[in-house]
Amino acid sequence: MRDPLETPIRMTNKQIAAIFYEVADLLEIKSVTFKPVAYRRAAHVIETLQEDITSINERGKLEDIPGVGIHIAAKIREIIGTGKLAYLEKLKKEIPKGVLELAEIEGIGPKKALILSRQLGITNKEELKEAAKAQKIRDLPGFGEKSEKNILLSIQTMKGTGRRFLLGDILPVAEKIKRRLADLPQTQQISLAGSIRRRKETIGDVDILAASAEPEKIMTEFCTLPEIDRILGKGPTKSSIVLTSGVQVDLRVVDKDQYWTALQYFTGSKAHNIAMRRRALDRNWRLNEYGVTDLFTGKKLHGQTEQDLYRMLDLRYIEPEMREDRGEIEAAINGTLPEIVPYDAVKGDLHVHSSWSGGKHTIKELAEAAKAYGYEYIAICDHAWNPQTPHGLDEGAIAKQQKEIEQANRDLDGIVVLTGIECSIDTEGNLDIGNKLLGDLDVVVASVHSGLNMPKSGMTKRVLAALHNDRVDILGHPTGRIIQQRDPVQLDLPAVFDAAAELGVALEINAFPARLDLSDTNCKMAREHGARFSIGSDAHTRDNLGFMELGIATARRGWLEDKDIINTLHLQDLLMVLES
Ligand code: DGT
Ligand code: CA
Ligand code: CA
Ligand code: ZN
Repeated sequence: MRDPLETPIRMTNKQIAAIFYEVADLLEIKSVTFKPVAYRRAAHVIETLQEDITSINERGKLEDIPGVGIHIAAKIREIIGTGKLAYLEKLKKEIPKGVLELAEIEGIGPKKALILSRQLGITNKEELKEAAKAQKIRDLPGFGEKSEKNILLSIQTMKGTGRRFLLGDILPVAEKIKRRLADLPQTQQISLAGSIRRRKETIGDVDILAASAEPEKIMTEFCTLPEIDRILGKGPTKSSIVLTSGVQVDLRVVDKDQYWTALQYFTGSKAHNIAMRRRALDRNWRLNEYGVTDLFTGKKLHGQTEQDLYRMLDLRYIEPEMREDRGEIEAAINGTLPEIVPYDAVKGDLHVHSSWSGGKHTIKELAEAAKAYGYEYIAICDHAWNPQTPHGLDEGAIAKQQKEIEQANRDLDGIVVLTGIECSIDTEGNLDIGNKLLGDLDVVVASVHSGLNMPKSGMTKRVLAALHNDRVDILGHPTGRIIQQRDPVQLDLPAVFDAAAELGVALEINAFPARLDLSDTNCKMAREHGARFSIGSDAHTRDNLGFMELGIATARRGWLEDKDIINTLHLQDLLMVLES
């Protein structure tokens, strides 16, 4: 218990807004009309205020805030004075425990959750499952046999315990399943949704959304896919399966006229959706997967695409990769949303290993594959030799490889092979190849490969020293992390990003599925420091060149534009950047 004489904790605008949002949610559960909208609007205004609300209160100007009337002003004063709101505490007591948890289950929502709790005393998922199995739910008001089945399906198909999969491992399978379902004549529209559509680096489960007037055929096809291990649940409009790889795939089928809002909803992220929903509520609209409803007239607003929805909310269209509530909505309002790099903007791969240092394919084979991707150039960056990298190239081998690349360029049309190397940065920050030879190569990638446990100051010094070497063009996989296997090295990232920006060294986005290094959030931060980037597949085989897509996805999630990325440049412009 806090001493009542103690001065109360100074509440932030965000904390006060959070209290009002909670009040709104609880009122909604109680089916109170209009009040939730008022509380949400006030919460939203408070959250976005420039000035500290306690100082506004000290000036006696709370009522001047739009959306804040006498009643809400009194509540704000109470919160500022006591750190809490009695009204909220009272609401919490009225709503039984577990209702919020039930409301989260797909297809239930706050109203049904309250009925389940009041009438059957259900407070958790397990009790709900038992009740559904015992057919106790179908007779409740507002329920029925169909919704009882749906509830059971929702519980059975809830995502398992937290195992996540690499985007690069799952995306090709997911695309394949999508294409197969898209080929059915019953499928009117189809898209990946959820985290896989946002191209998050790891995926909890795969979400697919389709529009159809005849969902049965699509469900049957889905539940008989060759990749299936087991079916978790099969319903008329939603089914969940587990593939032999262990990943769960959810398919939902909706009516054509709900597809636009359903796609937006099921793409997420949840945090982005909550912000979108609030923005709709500011206009007195309810936004959910079923559509947009005007709360005063009860009428549905019409639209066809996600673009329509963003336009309705006076926002520029936000690409799925940016929907993480990391400031994209604010940027879409104030016109600072970046024009993120399109998937077809990359003109070449700047990090490819050949059979010269442990890769599978010859330079010529790689170049031909790169040409098939539509690239203008490809840089062969095999490992340099050092005692830890015995398969790497020494100076003699590099000279021989240069000859082979010259020959390849004479033999090949429509693609240029650049000479390059991936050097290791030793613990002192030195490279394993002399500067004279590095000067002959088009692309020099420098990477930390060993001594990964150095303390932050030493590691930062080491990397900064490499950046200061004017032969270095690209800092390879800058943090060394391996997703789910190895933490990033200890590095003063702002210092590294500033130095890279100043010295004109590009930061690599290594597109290898388990690396994706720099990560999305680090890209965003580095861009704010003015750094430039290079996306490289780190391919060790011809097929690995396809990883580029994952690197571009990471760049897009990091808000990068074409101009931030050196390998969106045509060859001549790229060579100028590399030479400077
Ligand atoms: P994951 O599967 O963990 O990698 O992440 P997501 O984002 O795919 O999440 P998932 O599969 O649970 O749900 C798919 C989308 O459905 C999610 O991105 C947003 C939407 N969604 C799910 N639950 C809620 C919710 O409670 N509220 C809102 N607003 N949206 C939700
Ligand atoms: Ca998912
Ligand atoms: Ca899911
Ligand atoms: Zn490397």
